[in-house]
Amino acid sequence: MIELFSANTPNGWKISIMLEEIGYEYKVTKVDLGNDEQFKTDFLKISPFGKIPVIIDHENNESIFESGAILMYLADKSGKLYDHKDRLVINQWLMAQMGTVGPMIGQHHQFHHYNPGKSDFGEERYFKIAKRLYGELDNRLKDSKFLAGSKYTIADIATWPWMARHEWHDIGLKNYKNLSRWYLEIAEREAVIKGFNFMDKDLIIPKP
Ligand SMILES: N[C@@H](CCC(=O)N[C@@H](CS)C(=O)NCC(=O)O)C(=O)O
Repeated sequence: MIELFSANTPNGWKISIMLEEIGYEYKVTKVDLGNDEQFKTDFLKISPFGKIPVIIDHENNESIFESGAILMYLADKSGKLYDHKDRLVINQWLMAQMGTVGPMIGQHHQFHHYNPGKSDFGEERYFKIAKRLYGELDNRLKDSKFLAGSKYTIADIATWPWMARHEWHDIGLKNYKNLSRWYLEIAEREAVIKGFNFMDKDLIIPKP
């Protein structure tokens, strides 16, 4: 059994969606970020940077932090969504999410959504970067059905939850035809619907 330490955020959704996709039984342990539970001594033992998500695989007692590493672990364990022959391209789009899409859009959330009016520089900088990312993802998805090619993979599972916050971005997802097509196709998957509202049953995936 997998124990998922998580919260209701894009990085959290990545792993609940993956667990639903591979059909694993899992138990969710909520980490209350607003109350700094991520900095408790016991949690820091399995998450050295005090971040969710983390999993413990109770079959072998392995604990894993960092969502990209967790996705790779679960994909390897289940033999799903990370085809060996496509790994070079999957890794690139997965790492692009981990190193660019998530951190940059995360900053856009901080300045534009959570703290508007606190820093013009921060708001403008990350709005511009997030908008550019929409265009770059749209461009990729013009020629490619999914991020890493013709198949849905862990690269899509890592990236989609960030776009599921598009209402916070004020960029206008519907104006990005290819990105919207990709977003909607993934939004219809049963595993994505279940994984998205793993902590809040009333949460509905926002339309573009
Ligand atoms: N690179 C990490 C980022 C994880 C991350 O930033 N998690 C956020 C929630 S989305 C968090 O735990 N924040 C708590 C904090 O920074 O105090 C991953 O992908 O797992």
